[in-house]
Amino acid sequence: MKIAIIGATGMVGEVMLKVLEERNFPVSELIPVASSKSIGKEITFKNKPYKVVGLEEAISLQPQIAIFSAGGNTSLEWAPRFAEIGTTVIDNSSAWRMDLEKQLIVPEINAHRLTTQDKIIANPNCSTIQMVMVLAPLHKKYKIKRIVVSTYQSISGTGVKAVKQLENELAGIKGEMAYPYPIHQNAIPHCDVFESNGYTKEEMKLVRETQKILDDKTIAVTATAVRIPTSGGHSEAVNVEFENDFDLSEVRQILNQTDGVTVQDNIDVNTYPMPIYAHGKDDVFVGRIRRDGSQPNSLNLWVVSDNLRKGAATNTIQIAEYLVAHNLI
Ligand code: 11C
Repeated sequence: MKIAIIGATGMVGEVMLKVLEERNFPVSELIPVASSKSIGKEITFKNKPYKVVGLEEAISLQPQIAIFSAGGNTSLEWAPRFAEIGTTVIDNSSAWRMDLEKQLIVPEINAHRLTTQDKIIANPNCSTIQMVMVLAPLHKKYKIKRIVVSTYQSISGTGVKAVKQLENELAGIKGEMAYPYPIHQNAIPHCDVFESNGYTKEEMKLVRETQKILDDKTIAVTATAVRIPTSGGHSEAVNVEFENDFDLSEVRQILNQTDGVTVQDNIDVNTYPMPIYAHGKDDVFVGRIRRDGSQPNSLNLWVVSDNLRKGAATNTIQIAEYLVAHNLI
C-alpha cells in the first residue's frame, strides 16, 4: 500500500509510524506529510529515512490510503480532496465523526459496515473507543439503557503543549500554558471546549459517538470529563444500567472472551487497571467489575487504555488493515 500519514511529526503521527512498523502493515511507499514548518524534515521508518512533504505534494503522489491526524480544520479542507482522487482517508480528528454519510469505526465492533464507497472513514475519540470496546459485547447480551461515565484523562490527549506544560511546572519554569490552570497536583473538569448546553465537547463525544458506534440512539449517556496529570492513558469510571439482569461471572466471561479487552480484576491482590500498566499497550483494560447495588440491572467498571494507541493510532491502523484484508481499497 502507498500510504500517506498527515501529521507524521505530531504525537499521534509518531505513534502511527511505530504501530505501522510493529504490526508489519504492508507499506510499499510511505509519504510522511506535515505542515509547512516541518516540510523537508526527516523521519525514520523501518530504519530508512523519509523526507516530510506538504499536502499538495502528497496528493500528487496519489496514495491509496491517507491517515489524517493533523486537526479538524486540515481534515475538513483536505480529506475531500484526497477522496476525490480515489484515496481512502481514515481521519483521526472529530471533523467527520457525526456526519451522517461517514462511518465511525471501531474494528472489533462495526468494521463490517465498511464498503468500497467509504472514502472518508472516521476514527472515534479515544475516550469513546475504550468505553465502547468494553460495553459493546455487554450491550449485545443485556441491552444498555443508560451510561454514566466520569473520565480521568491523560495530558497526552491534549498534545505536546500539555506535556510541556507539566514538564515546565515540575521544573519550576514559567512557560506556555495548554490549560487555563496548572495541571500538576490538579484535576481540571474541562476537556476540549464548552458547548452551549454546559457540557464540554469531549463529554458530548462520549454521548454522540457511543450511540453512533453501538447503532442505538435510545442509549442514554451522561459524562463528566476530567484532565489529570498522568501521561500513560485515559481512565474511566463507567456505571451502566441494562434492560436485562446479568450474572457477574457471565459478565467477566464475556469480557475475558472479547478481542482487544483484558480483564485485570483481582482485588485480593490489588489487581486493577492503571495508566502505568496500560501505557504502550494496545488492549483496553477493565477491572473493579461489581454490581451497583443502588438500582436494578446496574454495573460499575473501571476502564483504562493508552489513548495514543487503541484510542488513536492502533484503532486507525486496524481500520486500514481491515480495508486491505477485505479488498475495500
Ligand atoms: C483528549 N480525547 O484527551 C481528546 C484527544 O476528538 O480526537 C482527542 C481529541 C479528538 O483531550
